[in-house]
Amino acid sequence: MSKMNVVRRCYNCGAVLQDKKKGKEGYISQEILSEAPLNEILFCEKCYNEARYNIAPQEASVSNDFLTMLLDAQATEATIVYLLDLFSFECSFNSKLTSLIQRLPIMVIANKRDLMPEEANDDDLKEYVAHRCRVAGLKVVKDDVVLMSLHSVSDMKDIYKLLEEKRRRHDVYIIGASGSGKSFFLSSFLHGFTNNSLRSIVTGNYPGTNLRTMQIPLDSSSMIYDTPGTGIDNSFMGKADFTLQKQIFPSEPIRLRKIILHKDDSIFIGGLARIDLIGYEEKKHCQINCFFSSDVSLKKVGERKDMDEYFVKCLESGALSPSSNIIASKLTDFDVFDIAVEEEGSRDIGIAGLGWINFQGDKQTFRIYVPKGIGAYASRAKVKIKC
Ligand SMILES: Nc1nc2c(ncn2[C@@H]2O[C@H](COP(=O)(O)OP(=O)(O)OP(=O)(O)O)[C@@H](O)[C@H]2O)c(=O)[nH]1
Ligand SMILES: [Mg+2]
Repeated sequence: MSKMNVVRRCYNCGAVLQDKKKGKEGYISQEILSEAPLNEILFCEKCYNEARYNIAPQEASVSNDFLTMLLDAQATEATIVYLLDLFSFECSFNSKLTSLIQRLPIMVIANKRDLMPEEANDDDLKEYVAHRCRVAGLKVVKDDVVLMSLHSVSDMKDIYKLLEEKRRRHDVYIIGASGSGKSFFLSSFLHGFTNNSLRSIVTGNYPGTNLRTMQIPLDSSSMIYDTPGTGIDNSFMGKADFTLQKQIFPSEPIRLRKIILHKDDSIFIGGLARIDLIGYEEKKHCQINCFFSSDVSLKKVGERKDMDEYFVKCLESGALSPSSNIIASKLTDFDVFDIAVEEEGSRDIGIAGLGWINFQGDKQTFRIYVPKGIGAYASRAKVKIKC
């Protein structure tokens, strides 16, 4: 009887894999091609090299003009008010930006506290934020972090006092990702503020750049700058249109949803992302605490051989809500990351601008599907849930 061989193809571009002609379509080294088990996903060398950048979480982008402005802040020993969005947290960090403000006095405002689930605890949130800032190279301790809900802020007296102490009559730059709440912060801050200097408020380009800033005199020699938001192109909020933004951005505190997973089960997060538990001890189960806007449907799918086809079928039929044809309509529109959990204790896996899951670390391996260019990350828990 004739034998049929499986033809192995690149998972990303679909080219037939070959190990003979380096530099030509579908090339992969002979070692990998011959040794990889049949069920292992393979990439041709070209796609692998391109995709490697996606293995690390995508970093938010920052323009050269913005970095030029921060060089000024550095030279004048200005104070930085760093607005971080607790919901869309990871898009606030960019390594070039943080290296420029490393030595400056920093006040960290962790905003949108009102959207955190009722299980959230202020001390844990502050510690989480401070820890992530330290990972980014900033000297921030828990007590430097101020939690805020700018929608409901009424009294800024304490912030004002703290900032006056920190800035020692130097300039202040309010920075942060687009939509993190900088302008809200500034208007609350200025509420009740009297301009005693003889200078007036100026809106215009920051000197030597194309950055639109608002410059408000704090005294006769110093200013506070409201700066344009840094890029959120690594986040759902940066890619979604207005309708989708309204669905994925919570309008009230996020409600915890619990899902139990066994090995090879999946969660479809709307039609926007997917999390598979691909490695876990047989017969054990794992409680997944999900934190997404209530308009984002979570569909648990038990183990099935045709999981990919099923996901695509659900995407195409519009059964998953919300979804977006512009962001992702077929499997190759997604980046795929495997996260092998080595730590114990309460852990998170998050998707920038969409939400996060929490679980007890127990040597699981998760496979995460996110639309290309969107950051995914693994970290300690933002909100610790006891299972
Ligand atoms: N739920 C909630 N929403 C907030 C809070 N602060 C700001 N927002 C919302 O976040 C959005 C952006 O706020 P802005 O103050 O304009 O943000 P920004 O950082 O100045 O944005 P850019 O100027 O675009 O960089 C607005 O729709 C606000 O309503 C908050 O504490 N809680
Ligand atoms: Mg603004």
